[in-house]
Amino acid sequence: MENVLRDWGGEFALTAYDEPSGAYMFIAIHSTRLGPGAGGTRMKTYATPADGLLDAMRLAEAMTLKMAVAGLPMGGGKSVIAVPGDLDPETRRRLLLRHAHNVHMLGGNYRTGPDMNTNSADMDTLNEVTPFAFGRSVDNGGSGSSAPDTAVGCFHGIVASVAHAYGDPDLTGKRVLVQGAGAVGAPLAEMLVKAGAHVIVSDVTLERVEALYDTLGVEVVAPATDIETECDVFAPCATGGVLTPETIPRLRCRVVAGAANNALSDPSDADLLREAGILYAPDFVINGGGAIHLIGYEALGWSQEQVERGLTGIGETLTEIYQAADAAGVSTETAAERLAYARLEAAPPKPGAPALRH
Ligand code: PPY
Repeated sequence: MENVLRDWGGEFALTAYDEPSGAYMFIAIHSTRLGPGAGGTRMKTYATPADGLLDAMRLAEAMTLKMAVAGLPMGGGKSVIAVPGDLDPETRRRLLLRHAHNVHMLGGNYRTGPDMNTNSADMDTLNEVTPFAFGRSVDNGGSGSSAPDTAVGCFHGIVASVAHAYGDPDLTGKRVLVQGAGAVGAPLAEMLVKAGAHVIVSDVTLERVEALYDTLGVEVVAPATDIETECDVFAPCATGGVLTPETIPRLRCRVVAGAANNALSDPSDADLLREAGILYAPDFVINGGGAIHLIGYEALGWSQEQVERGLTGIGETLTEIYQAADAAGVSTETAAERLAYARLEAAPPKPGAPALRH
């Protein structure tokens, strides 16, 4: 716990224990330099409560960088509800209401939204207690799921990455492996098929890949071997931490460009990818589409056209990052972090807030 807190340069993390369910609840606010800390609420089972807290803190830091490179007037935060296992609907609802109460106590300095295992209906539940939840259902005055726009942003990022790696943005015949056929992976696979790519899909849940096999005719590989499947683009769209010193040598792709948060087990993994000749699209850049959707529609009052412009911008930002990385001889992760911190440092510091650490 001490190590976790010492290694993190964020503002603070709140912790709570929910006695009836045995769940641990965390809200991490990494930075409010550019605006209220914003980021989704993740519900997940962890090996230990400390792992849940660490996840919230790391994900909050990624949100700070994501907002900065996307040019959104928000800081970085994230919540984790570390649940002991499957919850009955009543317990789940009660936990969400308690989380909403915690969020509300921060008075708008933290704003949440959907994340892994939470959805628009859950944001409607939070909204019974607090207005500080993005991504409510459309019927309830929200902008609905941000997952389809996350996929659109990721698609633009893949096109920009292929253009940089191959000198041509055309996806026709390119083999793209989408790891995870969930709310982001499934619409991404569809866009890739429409663009002429040869799409390969893996998912731990068989029904999900079967559905895509039936509707799109994608190739299916087992999750156990997806990472070593020969392809042009590997697109991790499931859990984080799939790129490690152990898995990177097994990759047989030219580009890694997917929507999963915290795809690298450590930022230094980006150097391993660079040394292996693999172009890496930094996750906090290529997966910014969800934030652009939620903040654009709900905080900035953007039109659909403005949101679409923001999503296209993800490809342009990646191209700039690739050029900057090549020019400076650094990893794309380092180049992207430099861009983010330049934007953060250009904003005036908040009185009393800790200095940015990177
Ligand atoms: C993410 O992009 O990972 C998010 O958590 C999206 C988000 C952005 C802003 C508020 C809530 C959720």
